[in-house]
Amino acid sequence: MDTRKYISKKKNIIDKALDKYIPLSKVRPNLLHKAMRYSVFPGGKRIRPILAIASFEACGGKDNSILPVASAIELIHSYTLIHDDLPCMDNDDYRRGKLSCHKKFDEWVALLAGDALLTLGFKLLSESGNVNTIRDISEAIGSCGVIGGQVVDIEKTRSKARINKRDLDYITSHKTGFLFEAAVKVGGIFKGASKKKINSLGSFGRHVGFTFQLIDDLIDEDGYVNIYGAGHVKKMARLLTERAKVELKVFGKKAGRLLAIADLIVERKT
Ligand code: GRG
Repeated sequence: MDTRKYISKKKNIIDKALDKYIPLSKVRPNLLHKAMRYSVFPGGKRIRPILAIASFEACGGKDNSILPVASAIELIHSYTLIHDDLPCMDNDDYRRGKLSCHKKFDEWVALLAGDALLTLGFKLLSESGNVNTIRDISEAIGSCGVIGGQVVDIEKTRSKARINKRDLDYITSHKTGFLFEAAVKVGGIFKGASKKKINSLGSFGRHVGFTFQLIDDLIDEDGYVNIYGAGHVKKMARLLTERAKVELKVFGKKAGRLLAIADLIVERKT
């Protein structure tokens, strides 16, 4: 199957799973469930859960048992976006082409909707019956992971000093790279892959996550583009993708789908 078709098929499967896991708006407290659903649907690219599924399949997984774990990753991602948009953080009025959660509802509702999505994510991870997935994702999104990256980003932005390469590398690897790394790794952890394979998946995910951010910066004309210029950032993204692909040599042909997704990430224009 063509990889774009694969991505669209998996996106539908993930959306159905998310719909099943998030309480309906008619369930009390209605306002909170409405806000949670508002933020998760129709949603964005769902690239992290898709990577988790493709990684699970590269390790021999064939069924839908990875879906709670993949969905948890998307729920956690959604929580970070809601909180990132809050007035005390980035103060963004729009997300994914519509009002951000706190603008549509209220600040306190958005804060709690983010908390509830994060909590639901961990409930799903706990049901996976694999404590290593919980540990890995906790590490990825904690104070030395995504939250750490967010703190340094806000500190630097508010200091008004010109951001240097070292800080930008820290912010990118933490805010974006860690959750990608964890998403790809958990597919292997959940399938019971060897340590060697899990490490390879992690490095692949880290490089792909960094590339994803470089491409985001190219699209937004921001971040790395301000330091290196667009031409150099394009070269960096291509180089990093090649490095990511080398990490998967140990999988042979089974890595095909992950490699194709990496190619689509580096080529993306939106
Ligand atoms: C509040 C703890 C906390 C963290 C916030 C994720 C994040 C950290 C902030 C969002 C802003 C941002 C540009 C982060 C870098 C990661 C990133 C590119 C997020 C957007 O991911 P996409 O493009 O979003 O996958 P969609 O909408 O497709 O799901």
